[in-house]
Amino acid sequence: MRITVLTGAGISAESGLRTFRAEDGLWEEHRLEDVATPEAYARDPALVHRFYNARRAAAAAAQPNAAHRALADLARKHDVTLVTQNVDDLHERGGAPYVIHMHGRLNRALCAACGHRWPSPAVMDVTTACPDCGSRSARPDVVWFGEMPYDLDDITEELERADLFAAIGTSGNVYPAAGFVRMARQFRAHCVELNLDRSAVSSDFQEHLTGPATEIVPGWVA
Ligand code: BJW
Repeated sequence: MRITVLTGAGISAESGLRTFRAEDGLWEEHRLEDVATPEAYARDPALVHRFYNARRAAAAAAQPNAAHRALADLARKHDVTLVTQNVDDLHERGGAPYVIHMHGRLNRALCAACGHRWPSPAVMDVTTACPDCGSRSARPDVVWFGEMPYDLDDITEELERADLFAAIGTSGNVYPAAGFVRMARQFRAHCVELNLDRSAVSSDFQEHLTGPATEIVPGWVA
């Protein structure tokens, strides 16, 4: 059986990382237009760097939880493609052998001038230079609104082949990820949603498991 799993911020919530759209979420404190668009970075790169420096520090201090570890077990035993929208590395630190980071990674830097990618320093600012071309155009290697998510061809291929599609801890508000369930259904996968609450695309799933990820994911995997 081929399984494709999509995860979102909810899977890292119990590791202490804030989600985006909760009442105490990141978008309550920051306007997404100010920190998560290419226009915001062009307008005020120092503010964008401060936002991601704090997120990078929080992610480095966080530990993988039982849900990350359960998915890693599943991936070691079965034919699983793990796709995450998360920019933290908790799946990898929880033991997952391979992870597609469709919205990029906090621990990578991207040169806005030449496209070179390299491991990010813990703190970046407007003076951080690209080791390849020397330009002071280093940005976090994350996918902002209006930018193309990574590895979409590979993800589509996996959705075509999947017998089972699971979405864990994602609100279904951001496309194209929110549309994966419809694609998987079209390709005849059984689709299950694991979430604390209903998402914007809940009605597209055939099965729902409701509760905190650290409880329902290990139970689902077992
Ligand atoms: C728990 C829990 C617990 C909590 N246990 N659960 C239609 C089609 C295509 C595109 C668009 C479209 N309409 C609009 C667009 C454009 C836009 C978009 O989607 N806008 C919407 C606002 C409508 N999309 C884009 O711009 C994307 N690019 C693009 O579309 O390119 C062109 C294209 C077209 C067609 C096909 C292909 C491409 C890029 C989107 C980039 C998003 N970037 C961000 C920031 C990344 C860097 C960073 O981390 O800062 O990604 S925004 C933010 O949202 C982040 C997340 O990955 C993403 C999703 O959030 P997520 O993970 O769902 O978190 P929350 O907070 O929303 O939800 C948490 C969930 O967890 C909730 O459901 C809780 O209940 C649950 N939960 N605790 C279990 N303990």
